[in-house]
This record gives sequence, C-alpha cells and structure tokens, in this order.
Amino acid sequence: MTSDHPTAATLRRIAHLDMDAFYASVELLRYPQLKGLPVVIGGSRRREDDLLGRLREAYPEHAWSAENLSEIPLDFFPRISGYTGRGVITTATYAARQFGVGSAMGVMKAAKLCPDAILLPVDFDQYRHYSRRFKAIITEIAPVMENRGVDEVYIDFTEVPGGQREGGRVLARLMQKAIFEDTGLTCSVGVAPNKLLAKMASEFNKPNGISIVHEVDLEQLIWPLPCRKINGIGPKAEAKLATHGIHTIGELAQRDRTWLMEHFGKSYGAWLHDAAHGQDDRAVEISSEPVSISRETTFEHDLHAVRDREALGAIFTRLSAQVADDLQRKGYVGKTIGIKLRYDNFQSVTRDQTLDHYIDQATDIRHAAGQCLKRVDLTRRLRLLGVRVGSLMKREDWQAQGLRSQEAPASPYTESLFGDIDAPHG
Ligand code: DCP
Ligand code: MG
Repeated sequence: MTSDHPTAATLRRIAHLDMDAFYASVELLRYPQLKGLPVVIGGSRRREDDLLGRLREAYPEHAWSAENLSEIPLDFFPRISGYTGRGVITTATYAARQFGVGSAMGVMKAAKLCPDAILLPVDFDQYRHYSRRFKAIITEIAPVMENRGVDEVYIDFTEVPGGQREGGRVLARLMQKAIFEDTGLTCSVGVAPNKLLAKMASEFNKPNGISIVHEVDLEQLIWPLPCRKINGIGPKAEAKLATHGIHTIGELAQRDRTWLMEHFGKSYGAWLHDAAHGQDDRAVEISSEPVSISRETTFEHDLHAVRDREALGAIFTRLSAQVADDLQRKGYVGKTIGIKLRYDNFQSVTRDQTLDHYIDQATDIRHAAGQCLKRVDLTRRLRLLGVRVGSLMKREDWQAQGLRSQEAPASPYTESLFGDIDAPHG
C-alpha cells in the first residue's frame, strides 16, 4: 500500500532535475528544422538583426521575421568548419555528442571532430527566460525547490503528494510531462535519499530519463562510478585520490575514515568518507534571492579616520574580505559597491557606486568601497563601518555570459584615505 500522507516512516526523497542539452534545446525550439542534427552552441552572441539581414539578402523573395525562423533552409545555417575564432562551445545536441563534441571544448577542436555540425551563437536572455519558466512549473507542483543554476534544481519530494510512489518516479514523470507541455523541453530526473545521490542519478538516463536510487542500490549503482562523479570531488582531489590508487567511489568507500582525514584534511576527509557511503543530510534550501550582501562592525571605541587610519584600514580590508567570502560562498557576483558609516552622534551615512562590471574579489570590493569613502565627511569620529555589495547576479549566470572577459583590468593604484592598504593587491 502506498500513502500520500507523510508518516513517521516517510522516506526522505530528494530529486535532482537537469534540463537536457539546455542551450541547444532552447535553440531548437526556434529552429525545429535542426532536430536530430549535430548542433553546437558557442562562438559568439546572437544578433537577431544580423540574422534577419542576412536572410533577406539570401532569400529576398521571402518576408523574414522572428516568426518564421523555422522556415530557414538548412543550407543557410553556418557549419562549424567555417568558423575561425577562438571561442568555446557551451553545449552540443546529443547528435553532436556522438562525435565527442561537448561543453567547454574549443570550437576549433569541435570542428575537427564534427565539421558538419551547425554552429549557433548563444542567446542568454532566451535561456534565462526558459529557465524561469521550467522552474515556475516545478514549484507549482512541489514548493520546496532549490535553484542550482540556469538548468538544474533540487526538489524535496518527501512530503509532496505522490512523491513517495515508486520511489519518486510517478512525480518525476509528472514534472517531465508538465515541463514538456509548457516549454517543449525535456529534462532528466534522479530521485534518491539525498542531494548527493540524486545529482548522480539524474545523469544515469539522460536525456529525457528518470532514475530512482535507494540506499540499498549504493553498492551496485554508485560504487562502480569514478570518484569524479561525486559533486565536490574536482580534478585536483581526483588526481590526489588516484595517487593513492583510489579511482572508483567503491575504492574510496573502502578507505578508513581516519586515513582519509589524515591525508585529505579533517573536514574534507570526513566528507569524502560520508559521500562515498552515500551519506548527505543537506536540506533542500528554497532559494530566496538576496538583494545585497553586507558586513558591518561597530568599534569597541570610536575611531578617527586620520588618527586611527591604520586600524580603520585593517577593519575595512577585513570587511571587504568577509563580503567577498559571503559572495563566493553563496555564489554571487555584484556590481554596486557601498559603504555605511555611523558617526559618534549616531548619524549614519551611506554611499555607493555602480561599476560597469561584476566583481566578487576582496581586493576589488576594497578598492571600490575605498572610492565611496572619499565622498563622506571623515573629520568626525566613527563608531561603525560597513561594506555592502548589491546589484547581485548568480555566479553561474555571470560565467555563462562570459562577462568575466569584460572585467576591468587590475585596479590602478589610487591614493587611499587609509594609507598603504589600498596599494595594488598581490
Ligand atoms: N554550459 C556552459 N559551459 C559549460 C557547461 C555548461 O555554458 N562548460 C551551459 C550550457 C548548457 C547549460 O549550461 O546547456 C547546462 O549545463 P549542463 O551541464 O546541464 O549541460 P546540458 O544541459 O547542455 O546537457 P545535459 O543534457 O548533459 O545536461
Ligand atoms: Mg543540463
């Protein structure tokens, strides 16, 4: 008998849902004539005007608009072999993956592997639009959803009606269907006792698949996998594990917990051990998007900008580092940098400036906040100092947009109110 009502015996069921070939699949909605063909996304950004202009030139007899892109003849689409730039591929359709083409590969290399692949430029606005749409559908069905990026989420199935049926398969199927009906996009879902296993499971039956993992499946389904499949074991840890002859998760699980802690540090070593045994009790956190991230401190006794400049400078640097830490830990970058001061008479002032690029590094925050400081009265004694970063953007979105390349060059040395600590940072 199955029950839709949580009881004491309710099993924790966590889903990881990941869209299939996401950017490419969104492009195929616009160009359905490319379905089944090898298509890669990357190189440059989409410019609709260019596209329509070139279409009108090539086929003047046709009235081209954004509405009839599905009528573009296949011959018109650029092949990857004609591309000469140095860009990288963001993703590829499954048809292109058969040739070994995939995310993060240079376009030139992909061109060697699959010269006939069609190369389409990226259109982040469109991907974000569909990202919001599929997530909205999920939260209508299951309210506890955690955003993990543009195309993936964790969902707590535990107490959702139907979430326990067939280990979560029934609800996963319902979500796939609802998302497909609304967007035309497919996704893959893994349902498991926790996030760690769910994340691995969602890859098992890609694309458009569902995979159900229970605790008892650990040995058979998880242990044969390479360690790298654990989200949190990166290339460095993988290489180090390999030097100890540990290649699979099963091999990792055989190691003693204390041995792992000795060789990989107390907390990472313990985590490695838990992960290899499929243990993970992290909650699915409903992502409430922060507006800004800030740190402030009230001094033990009031400080003066000139007489206590060294102490203030050190505090200022520490606050900037803490904000940078918070940003990085929570996965954000920001471009509005602000300060807050409180004078000895409890009057507060704030100043901020918005940069033309996103940052998350302590030195950059320190530098921008330092410029704000020049715009306040520093002849009074201070009792509080704060640093804030706003206009936040998810780090993944920022990276996806390649905005990193627009980053300003290293901050030039500027005269600092708090002395030498503003010097270029090594
Ligand atoms: N992406 C990117 N650069 C990477 C990896 C991914 O720009 N190095 C982008 C393009 C992807 C999207 O993020 O479409 C989602 O990443 P996934 O790893 O989920 O890859 P896909 O959704 O494309 O394929 P899959 O079906 O394997 O999930
Ligand atoms: Mg995906």
